[in-house]
Amino acid sequence: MKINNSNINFKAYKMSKKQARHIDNMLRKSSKIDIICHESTDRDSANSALAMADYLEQQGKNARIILSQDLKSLTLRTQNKNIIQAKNLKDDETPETVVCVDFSQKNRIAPNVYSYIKKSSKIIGLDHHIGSNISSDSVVLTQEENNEAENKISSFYIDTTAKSATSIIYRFFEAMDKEISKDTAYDLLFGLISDCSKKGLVKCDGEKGTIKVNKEMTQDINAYEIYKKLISMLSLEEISDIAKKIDIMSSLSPKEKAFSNSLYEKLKYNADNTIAYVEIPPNDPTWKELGGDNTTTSTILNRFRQNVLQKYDNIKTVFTFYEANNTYRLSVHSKEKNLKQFYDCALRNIKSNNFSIGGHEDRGGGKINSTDEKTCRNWVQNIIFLASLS
Ligand SMILES: [Mn+2]
Repeated sequence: MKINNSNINFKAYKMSKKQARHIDNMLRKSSKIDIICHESTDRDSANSALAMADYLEQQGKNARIILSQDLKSLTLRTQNKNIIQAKNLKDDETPETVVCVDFSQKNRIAPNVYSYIKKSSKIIGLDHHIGSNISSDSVVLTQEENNEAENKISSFYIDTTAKSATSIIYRFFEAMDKEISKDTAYDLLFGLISDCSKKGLVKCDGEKGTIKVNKEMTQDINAYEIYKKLISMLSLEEISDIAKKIDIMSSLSPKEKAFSNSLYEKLKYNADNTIAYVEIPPNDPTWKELGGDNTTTSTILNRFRQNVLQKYDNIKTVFTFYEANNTYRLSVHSKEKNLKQFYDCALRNIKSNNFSIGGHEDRGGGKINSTDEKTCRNWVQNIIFLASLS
């Protein structure tokens, strides 16, 4: 395939050897390492954890994965790891070294996990989201800053130009000259395709077992280079296995399908019809029946937001609101890729410890610690109002 280089406005960030060694030295000095995934753990976070756990186990380390998601729904390559649910983390436990994968904001994890992380003096992070408040001295690479952070070294490494956390793990292994096994290639690709599919950069066809990459993806050197390398390491069978797992939409149950279709009837709009949103109120019986927030329902909502943006020219931003883990959440997709402005505006205007928001320029999430119907309804109105301003 020919790659058009004309639209590339940033270079592919490779992790510097100095940076990778800094993290690796910390890991080598540790014997017990907790790899922590964000709340509502997705396949990018879980597969990042899996790849790191393999890497550490090969060095004789005791690695444990802490996540919060129905393990079965993540359909990982293997569950043959020391995995615990975040809610089962004991208050009296003290970590030695923690590795945060796919998050750098404390609002992306449950309060008990945050307290646990803060008990460690060795906090490592590998992330691709905007903003961080878990570690004060993170290295943050962004497109705008022209990779100025390249010479800074930190145990918390964030590259917001990376399309997945597994891409950053790949860059870490690459900088360490570590040979990537077939199993790890599978895990890293699974995470990359999962996040790219959420952005509409790839289309997976479960029936045909194919992964199709769009133009934007081929123009993103960073993502595309990693994608091609990982694909080349796997068999057609393994690739089609990933395609099948990602293509949740083609294997929905009748109830899930009906729910997915019903979302279009529930669409509401802001005053100038540039923002569309769907409110699934707290305690919604259908949402509960489908298992609440899980890999399938979040894929349904994600695909719905992408479809609405594609279908209506006038709609620039799409929100979905729903209950998850005793909080009320929003997930958002934006065509204009300027959500940072909105996150900042919302954080300035909604001054509450119970509120948090963040993510990427083109998609993100937020939550309030309430499932009270009236509070949630008011919050939705407030969010839509603030999004209209920014
Ligand atoms: Mn991710």
